[in-house]
Amino acid sequence: DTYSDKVQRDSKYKKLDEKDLLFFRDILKDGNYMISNEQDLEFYNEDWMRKYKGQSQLVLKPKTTEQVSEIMKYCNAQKLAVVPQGGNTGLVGGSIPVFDEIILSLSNMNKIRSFDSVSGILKCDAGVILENADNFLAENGYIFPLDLGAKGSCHVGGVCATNAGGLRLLRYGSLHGTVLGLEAVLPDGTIYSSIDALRKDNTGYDFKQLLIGSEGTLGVITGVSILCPSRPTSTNVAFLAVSSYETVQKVFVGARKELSEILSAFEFMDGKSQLLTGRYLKADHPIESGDYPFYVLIETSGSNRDHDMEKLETFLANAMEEGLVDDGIIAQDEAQSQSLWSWRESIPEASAHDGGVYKYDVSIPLKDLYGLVEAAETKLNEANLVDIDSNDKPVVGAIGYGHLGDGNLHLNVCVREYNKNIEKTLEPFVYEWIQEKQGSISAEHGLGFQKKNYIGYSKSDVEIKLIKDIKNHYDPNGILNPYKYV
Ligand code: FAD
Ligand code: S2G
Ligand code: ZN
Repeated sequence: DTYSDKVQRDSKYKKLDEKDLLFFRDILKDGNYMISNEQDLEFYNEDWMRKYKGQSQLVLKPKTTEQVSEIMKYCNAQKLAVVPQGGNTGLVGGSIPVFDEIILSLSNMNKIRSFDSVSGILKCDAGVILENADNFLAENGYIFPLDLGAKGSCHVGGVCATNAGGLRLLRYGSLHGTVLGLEAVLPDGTIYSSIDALRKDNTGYDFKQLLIGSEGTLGVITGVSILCPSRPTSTNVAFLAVSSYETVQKVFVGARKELSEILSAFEFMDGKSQLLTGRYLKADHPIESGDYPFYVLIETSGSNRDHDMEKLETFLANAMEEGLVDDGIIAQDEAQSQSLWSWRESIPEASAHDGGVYKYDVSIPLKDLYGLVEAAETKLNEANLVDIDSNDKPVVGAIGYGHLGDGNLHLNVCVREYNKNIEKTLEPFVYEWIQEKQGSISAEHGLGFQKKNYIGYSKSDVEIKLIKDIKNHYDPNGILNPYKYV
């Protein structure tokens, strides 16, 4: 049981009763928008990693912003706790209830509202699945300025709520820059909207910025307006084998210098992550010449295939000449590009494949970044927990990969089962290590439930107080996503 040693249910929150169900049925007009039978609740009560499990008795699936407003007004008055839920792909336990909070799923609010093919401004419901939004944009020659491995399930509203980073932040920047406006329902039912905002609007505090990354604790995002770039017409992918982390950094410096404006992704992976991914994909590794300690995936995106390919080939030749790269391949077609990406994007599934995974999504100054993986591995070995090949050790191994271009490491400790001994070996050790390096304990996945008590390792008391003041101002009854965040 994940929670009992960490938090108790707060008695200030009302328990659901028949009167509440009648009220919600009346608002939603049709029972299809409510789920209360045990079996169907299962999906909504468990997180993607199967690490956290709530006991919500009710999922509400409104179709309009007005219905969300009615629901929030009622829950606020009745002190019923609510967890907003998007695609439920979050990785810090933020998207599922801790106890019996009502789940408010945005999955029925999934319409594209408008698209301006001159400015590239897309307005859509929060519950539009990221991949569907990007497919819609592709038909119009545009691209969603964010991509991540969960694109087939996560929502546009969900990525805003967590301020997701993903695979192309290096190129397209953060959602704090690309989101033009939001529509959201505040805890008291107030409907806030800046959905019609334009690219430049310097008229007062920018409230939407507070909602971006608020992880469902300040408001329920119901609509998003985002500025989308033209879709690159030529994309190239290279997969390189590198002999040390120091050299990975040199390859990164070279890529930025020589590929410059067409560089759209720079991902690194250690050899162990590729070993696990190979087992998971049941496939031979694209670099056939041997097992290397590190790999790098580089993507370029531009508008002139020959020009881009020539730049990439020159860069690769130079890097091999200088001994920075031991081996490497450049995808010759879209299928091979996808296949190379799958050796990076499948790592999360491969990590959890042997049972479960302790994830640490962190920002660390580049020179120290991989040191955390080595430190974790040492810590686990000292506790005699690790053996990547035998079956008698609970920890399969500590792997490291991530968005090097953003200074964002994903340390995944892959385990055969979740247990307190492993957790106590890793926490707060990992967070203390990061604090020492002036890093962030959460680069892109957010705080959720997993990191609620660790924010002090990355934020000052002043900052934490300001965050709490904002939360208490907009949600004085604390009904939105309680027990999490700060
Ligand atoms: P959920 O998981 O449903 O919710 C996440 C949080 O946001 C919760 O706190 C929830 O309460 C809140 N929330 C959701 N929707 C709303 C809303 N409409 N209004 C208010 N609050 C809301 N994340 C990255 O940043 N970068 C990556 O590269 C990345 N890769 C991933 C790869 C895989 C395979 C998986 C499974 C996850 C990955 N993630 C990554 C994590 C996850 O996909 C992101 O956090 C994503 O933004 C979650 O979106 P969601 O719609 O699934 O939200
Ligand atoms: C990624 C996804 C989840 C993980 O792959 O970039 O953000 O495994 C991660 O940490
Ligand atoms: Zn990531």
